[in-house]
Amino acid sequence: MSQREYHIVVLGSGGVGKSCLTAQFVQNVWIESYDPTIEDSYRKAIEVDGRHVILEILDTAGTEQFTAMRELYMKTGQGFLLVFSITSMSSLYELAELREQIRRIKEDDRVPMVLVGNKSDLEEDRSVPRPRAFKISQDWGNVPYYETSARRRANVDEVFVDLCRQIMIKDQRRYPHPQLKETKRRKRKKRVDCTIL
Ligand SMILES: Nc1nc2c(ncn2[C@@H]2O[C@H](COP(=O)(O)OP(=O)(O)OP(=O)(O)O)[C@@H](O)[C@H]2O)c(=O)[nH]1
Ligand SMILES: [Mg+2]
Repeated sequence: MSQREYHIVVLGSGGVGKSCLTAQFVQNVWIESYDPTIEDSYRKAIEVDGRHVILEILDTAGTEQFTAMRELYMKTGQGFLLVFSITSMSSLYELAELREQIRRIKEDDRVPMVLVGNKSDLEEDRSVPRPRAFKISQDWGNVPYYETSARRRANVDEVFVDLCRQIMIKDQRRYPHPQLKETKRRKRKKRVDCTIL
């Protein structure tokens, strides 16, 4: 079977750490400086549950002036990392609108998504209590919630792999693996045989 390519979009307010998370995941590097993104894309090959996949990752702009491209990447994206900073309550609240927009554009209530509270190393500056963010993730239909630190590279791989797994499950439902299809067919045939007997 050909190698699958999945489109992931990293979304959230300006300065929450989208580019740093992406850079840690793709290149294993930590970026201390802040350089607001317009739009960057990366490719990374990974193996998840024995399957080789290529992730095409779109790192988006948090700043309002660049939001014109949003609708387009929401259409092409198959999975979304919704990132806020645990040091900013407004960055969490701003994700609600993005999530609504994704659901509306994709006309799907169960789009693969992960809620990410970044900057977990700044515990002393925390203004989003963990239960508050967790409750929101539950209200969004049990969206997985992770706290990450791009600085310490904590939970970085986990959020991308979780999202990839969600996309894979959806993809398998749409295009079942040939072997699985075969098994189903055989099972069906057996049942027919039984009826004849
Ligand atoms: N302490 C700490 N700082 C972080 C972390 N992640 C990012 N930062 C810092 O936060 C600033 C902004 O990070 P970026 O990754 O550029 O933020 P962004 O979300 O991509 O911002 P935009 O591109 O403007 O949307 C940088 O100075 C980073 O060094 C983290 O996990 N911990
Ligand atoms: Mg950025």
